Amino acid sequence: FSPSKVTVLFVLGGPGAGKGTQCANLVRDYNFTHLSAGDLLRAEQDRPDSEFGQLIKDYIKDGKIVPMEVTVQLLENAMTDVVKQAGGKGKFLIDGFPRKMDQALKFEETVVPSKFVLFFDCPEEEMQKRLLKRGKTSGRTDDNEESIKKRFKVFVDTSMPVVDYFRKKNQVVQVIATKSPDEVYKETKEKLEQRLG
Ligand code: UP5
Ligand code: MG
Repeated sequence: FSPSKVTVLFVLGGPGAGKGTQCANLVRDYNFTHLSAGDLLRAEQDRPDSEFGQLIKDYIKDGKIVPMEVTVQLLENAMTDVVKQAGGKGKFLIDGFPRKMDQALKFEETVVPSKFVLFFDCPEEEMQKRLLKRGKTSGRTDDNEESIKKRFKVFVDTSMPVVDYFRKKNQVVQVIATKSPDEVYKETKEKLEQRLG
């Protein structure tokens, strides 16, 4: 894709930081297309003739990062569909990706460079509370204490380096994600509008 026609913002933050919740607000107000890498992987996992179903299932339960070829391909396919429909243009929130350096480099090299990263910063204690609460009804195989612990470790060890990489390039818009969803959204809008100009 050409960056003059296709805009990508990466949306990062720990498990339960509120990425999905805030993306839904941004879609409503700014006409973005929201693509959650986790949602795409879960859909692929449930597709009957997927060759990656079992692999994805195992990785997600353990909070491990699915080999990037699978995820990058799913994202690229989804983006292609949207861009085709929209006459060559697109404005995407890519949620929960890239969460490992190799994915970041691969995507920016082979798909399109991102404009910047929207980073939701939230303490583990708060994220754990949210995920355990959601786990009562979500049916997500990784919303339990054991998987959450693994997800947090992978986030710190593997995904924070991605945020730091973009921070060094001055491409991170950071929002404190501890407060209520409405308050977090207010800060998100302010910072986003500043950055988008
Ligand atoms: N909630 C939200 N905001 C709140 C607020 N301000 N105050 C109080 N409650 C708030 O929110 C989580 C919960 O908190 C909800 O119940 C919400 O109502 C409440 P949500 O908006 O869903 O947060 P989000 O950050 O999107 O949390 P999510 O659990 O989706 O984050 P993860 O990053 O862990 O999950 P994701 O789906 O992105 O990835 C899952 C797994 O897929 C990964 O662990 C990995 O195994 C795999 N994966 C890959 O392998 N590669 C990838 O590239 C991406 C994923
Ligand atoms: Mg999410």
